[in-house]
Amino acid sequence: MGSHYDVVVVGAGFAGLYAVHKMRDELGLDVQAFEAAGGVGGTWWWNRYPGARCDFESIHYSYSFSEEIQREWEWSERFAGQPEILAYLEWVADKLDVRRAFRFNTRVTSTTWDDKAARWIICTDDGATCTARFVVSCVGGLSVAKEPEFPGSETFRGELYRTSSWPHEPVDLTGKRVAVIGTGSTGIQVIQEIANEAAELTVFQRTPNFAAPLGNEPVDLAQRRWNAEHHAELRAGSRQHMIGVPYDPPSGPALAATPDERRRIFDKYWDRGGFRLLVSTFSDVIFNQQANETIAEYIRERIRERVKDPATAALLCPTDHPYASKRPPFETGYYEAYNLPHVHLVDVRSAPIEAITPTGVRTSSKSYEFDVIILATGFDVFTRPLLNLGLRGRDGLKLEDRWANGPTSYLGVQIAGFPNLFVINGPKSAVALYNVPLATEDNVNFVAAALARAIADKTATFEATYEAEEAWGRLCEGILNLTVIPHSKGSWYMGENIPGKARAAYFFSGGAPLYRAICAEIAHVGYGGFALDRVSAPIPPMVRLDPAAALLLGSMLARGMKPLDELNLDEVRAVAESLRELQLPGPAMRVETVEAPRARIYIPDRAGPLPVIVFYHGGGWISGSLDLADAPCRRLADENGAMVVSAHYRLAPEHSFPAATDDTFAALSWVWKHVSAYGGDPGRIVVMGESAGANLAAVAAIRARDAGIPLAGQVLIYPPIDPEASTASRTEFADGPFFTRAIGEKMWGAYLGGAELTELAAPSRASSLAGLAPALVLTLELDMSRDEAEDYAGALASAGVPVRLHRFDGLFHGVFNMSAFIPRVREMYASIGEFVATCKEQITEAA
Ligand code: N01
Repeated sequence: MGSHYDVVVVGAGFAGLYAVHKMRDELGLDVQAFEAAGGVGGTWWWNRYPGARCDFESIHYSYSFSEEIQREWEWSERFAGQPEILAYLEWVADKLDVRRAFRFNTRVTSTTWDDKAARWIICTDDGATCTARFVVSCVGGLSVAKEPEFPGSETFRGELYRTSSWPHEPVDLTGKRVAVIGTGSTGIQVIQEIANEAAELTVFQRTPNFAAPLGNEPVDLAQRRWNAEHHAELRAGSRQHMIGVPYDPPSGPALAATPDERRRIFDKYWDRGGFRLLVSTFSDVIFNQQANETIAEYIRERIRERVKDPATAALLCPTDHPYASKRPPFETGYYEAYNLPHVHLVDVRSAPIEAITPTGVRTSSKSYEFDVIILATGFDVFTRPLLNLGLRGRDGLKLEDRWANGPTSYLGVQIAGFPNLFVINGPKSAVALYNVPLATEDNVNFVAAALARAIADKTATFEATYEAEEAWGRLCEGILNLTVIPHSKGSWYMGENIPGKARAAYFFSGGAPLYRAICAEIAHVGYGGFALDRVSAPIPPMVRLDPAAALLLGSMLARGMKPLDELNLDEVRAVAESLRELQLPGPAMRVETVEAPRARIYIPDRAGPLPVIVFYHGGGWISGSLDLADAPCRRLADENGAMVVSAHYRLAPEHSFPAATDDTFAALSWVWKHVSAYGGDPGRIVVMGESAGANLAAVAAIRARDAGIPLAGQVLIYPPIDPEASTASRTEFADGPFFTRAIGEKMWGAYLGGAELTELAAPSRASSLAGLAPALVLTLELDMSRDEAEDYAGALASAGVPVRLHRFDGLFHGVFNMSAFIPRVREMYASIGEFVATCKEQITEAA
C-alpha cells in the first residue's frame, strides 16, 4: 500500500483550501489532498459559463478567517464574476501555500474503511492507493451535473456545452443560433449574458422562476480600499444572520401590513438587490403560503412591467410554486432579454423536449435547428458528489445502501456507519441557505476541533450515532415542513430535480445562528450524538427540540438575544414582557378589574355560575405581569367556559419571600369569598400557574387545604418546586435551551431573599400532601425543572392525590407564552381543557 497520512482532503474549492490550511498549518497534521480539476477553485474552476457570478456580495462571499486576506484582497464588483472569484481562490491558495498539498487531475474512485486498522483506504484514478486516519470531504454540494435526460445528444452536429464544465477557451457565439435549456440560476445568468451575442437565442423553459434583481455594480477604487480596510465592521453580525450576511431584519409579518406598506417594503429591497427581497422584507413569506403569495404576486407584477409581450410575460410568471420554495435566482436584465426580437421563449412544460437531434432539439410539438446547445439543467446535489467517492464504511456498508431512502447525516458533517469521515457542507448541513464561505469555515472549524480532540485523546474512531442522525433528520424535516419549501415541485432543495431520487430534506433550513448554536452545544458537551471509540455521548437538547421551538430559538439568536442569566433585572423584565409578542392574541371578552387584591377577571359570555380558574403568571418571581398573562387568560376562559381570575403579586427582589405566596393566597381567599358576585362558582375553583406562578399555585393549594378552602383542582405548568432538588434534568438542561440553571438560581435567590426554605416556597417540603386538590402537572422534556416537577407529581400521587402528569417532548421552559410560534402549545391547552372538564364533572358527581 502507498503512503499513509493523518488526513486526506478531497476537493480544492472554498472548503478544501481552508481545510488543508487548518489541518496542516494549524493542527500540524500530515495532509494529502486530491482534486479532480486541473487547479484550485472547485465550483469556480468548473463553472466558467458566460455570466457566472456569485449572488452574495463578494465582501461577504469570501473568507473571514484571515485578517490579512480580508485586508489585502479588493473586489472590483459588488457581486464578482467567476474569473475574479477564481483569481481570488488562486491567490488565497498561493498565500496559504496549499497547492503543494494537492494532487490535481486526480479523482478519488474508492474510499474504504478498514476497521482493523481504523483507517481509510483511498484509491485514485491514477491507480495510486493511500491510507488516512481521517477523510475530510470537501467535494461540495452542487458539483456533479444532472445526467442529461435527452437522448441523442451525441448525434448533435453543432456545439453542445454544459454550463458546469464549460471550456476554458472562449466560446464565440456571434452569429450563431443558440439554445439554452434550463432557467434556474445558471440558465438565467447565461441567457442574460449571451442574449446580445447570439444571432438567435431560444430558451427552453419548463418551469418559470422568480428572478429578482441582483443589483450588481462596479466598485470604484476608493470604495474597494475602504471595503478592504473595514471588513470587520462590514461583516459584523454576518454569522448571527439567518443566511450569513448582515442584511436588515424583516419588518414583521406581511399579513399584518397594508398593501401599501407591503409595496413600499418590497420596492425598497427589490431595488437594493439580491437575497434582501427574501430575508429583509417580511418574516412570514417563507412560512405562510398566503404571505408568500403577496411577494409572489409582487414579482409577477414586476415581470409583467418589464416584458413587453403579454403572452411571453405570462409564460415567465411562475404560478405553480411559492416564492423561494426553489432556490431564488437573481438577474440583471434577464426579463428585458425577452424584448429582443431574436430571443424566443419555448414552453417545454406543455410540449416536453423529446430528443436532441443531429440538427437541434425536438419537442413533442416541433423541431428546432441550432448551431449551439447549452445545457443548464442543474445538479445531482449533495448526495452524488459523496456517492462518487465510492464510500464503504463499517462492515463494507455502501453509502448508496445507507442512503437508499434519502440522505442521512448528523449536522451534515458525519454519516453513521462511516467513522472518521467528515463532510464539509454535506447533506442536511446549513449551507444551502447559508453564505457558503462562512458555512464552510464553520464546518471546517468544527471538524478541526473534533480531530484535535480525537488526536489528543488518542481516540481511534469518531462517528455519528444512528440515533443522533435520526434526531437530526427529524429536526431538518420538521423545520422544512414549517416552511413553504415542500410546496415546490421538482426542486433540488428536496432532491426532486433528479428522476427517482428520494424526496427528503436535503439541508437544514433553520438558519445560520441556530445551526451554529447547535454545533457549539454539541462540541461543548463533549460531542453529544457522536461515539468516540464506540462510546456515545447523549444527544444534546438542541437537537431534540420541537422544530417550531427550534426555529423560534433561532430567530431569537438572530436578534442577538443574550443568555437570560447575563441580563440585569430590567432586561429580564423586558424580555418577559416581550414574550407577549410571541403569544396568540386572546379572544375579546368582558374583563373586570379589581384593585384589592389586584386582579383581572375574564368573564366569557356563557351562562353561569361559571367554574373559576385562578391564574398566576410566570416570570421567576422577579418579572411578569397581568399583561403577560392577558392573552393566555382570555384563551383559558374561552376554551374552558370558565371565569379566569388573573392575580397580581408583588415581585422580588423588591418584595422577597413571602410576599408573592402571601399575595397569591390572599387572592385565592378573596376569590373564594367574592367570586359569586361576578358570576363565578366558589365551589369549582381551579388554581393554576405557569413556571414560578405554578410554584405559587402549588403552595396556594396547600394553604387552601389548610385553610379549608375547597379547590376543584390545581394545574401546575412546568413548576419549579425546590431550589435544592438534585435532579438529572437540572444538570442536563443547565445551559438551556432558553432557560438556564444560572437564571433559575438567580430567580430563586431573589425570591427567597435569604429566607429559610419552607413548604411555603418549596411545596414538596410540606409535612403532608394528602387531601390536596386533584392535580394536573405539565412538564417539558428540555426543562431543567422537569424532574422536580415530575417528582412532585409522584409525591402527590403517593399521598393519594389524583394526579395527571403530561410531559411534552421537544419543548423548553417558557413555551406557554410562545403560542403564536409553537403550535404544539395548543396541546398544553388541550390537556388543561380535559383536566378542567373532569374537575367540573367530579364536582358535579360529588354534589
Ligand atoms: O440548476 P437548477 P442551476 N427538461 O436545478 C431545467 C447555484 N447557482 O444550475 O425547474 C427541461 O436550479 C429545470 O427546469 P424545472 C444555486 O444554488 C448559484 O440553474 O426542473 N428543463 C431548471 O429550469 C442554484 O439554485 C449561482 O422544470 C429541464 C433548470 O433546468 C443551483 O446552483 C449561479 C430539464 C435547472 O435549474 C442550481 O442552479 C448558478 C428537462 N428534462 C447556480 N431538466 C450564483 O449566482 C432540468 N431542467 C451563486
